[in-house]
Amino acid sequence: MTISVHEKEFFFHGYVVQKFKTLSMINLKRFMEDMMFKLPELPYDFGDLEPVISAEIMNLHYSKHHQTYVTNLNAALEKYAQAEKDQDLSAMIAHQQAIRFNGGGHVNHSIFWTNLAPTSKGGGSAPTGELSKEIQHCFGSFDTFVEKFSALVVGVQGSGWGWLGYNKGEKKLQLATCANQDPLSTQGLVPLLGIDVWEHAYYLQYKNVRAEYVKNIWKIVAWKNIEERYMKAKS
Ligand code: MN3
Repeated sequence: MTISVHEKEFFFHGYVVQKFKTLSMINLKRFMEDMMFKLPELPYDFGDLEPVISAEIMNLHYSKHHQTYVTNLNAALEKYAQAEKDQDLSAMIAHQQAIRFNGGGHVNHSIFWTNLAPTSKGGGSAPTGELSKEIQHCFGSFDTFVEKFSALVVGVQGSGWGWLGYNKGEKKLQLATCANQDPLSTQGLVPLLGIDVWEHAYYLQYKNVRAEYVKNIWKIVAWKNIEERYMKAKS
């Protein structure tokens, strides 16, 4: 996106900034960067989830795949803003698909990274407290929950996600699957724990055996993070 400094106003992500001549070029650059979505910091190193997820997968998944969703999301939002400025409704609708896909990819992966932790930092330790009770209440036992969730996520056709979500209306935990990068919010649920079953998440290590990847991922699930999400969703 090129912006002439001589323009009196410009439009960016739906924000109109008037009289931006008063902004120095440094501030303008900072403003534009603030408006863009960014790759969140990974809360551990690429190799920290080994042997469950290899450093090579983590590096590619985070630095290439997630980064691409972020880059394409920002590009789509920019195009959408321009179409909106031009009052071009057909173009606006056309850009919505890219926003949904790449925006969903950004939302989903941002949650996914925090849902995992190295075993040295609590990964794989069973849930405690209210979440633990609610899992027992909704699924019978923690083992039954893991069994049901695993079967559901292994069975996702093509690329997608499996989720443990919170249903605010019915005040209960719920399992769901989403195709492609659709975020769980499209099903009216608050995301708590997501498992990415796109092949890029496991193929280099597990080849076609998705079930083995799903079986192992429980060893690095950060239940503390999921408990925090649960308590927030409930409040
Ligand atoms: Mn992924």
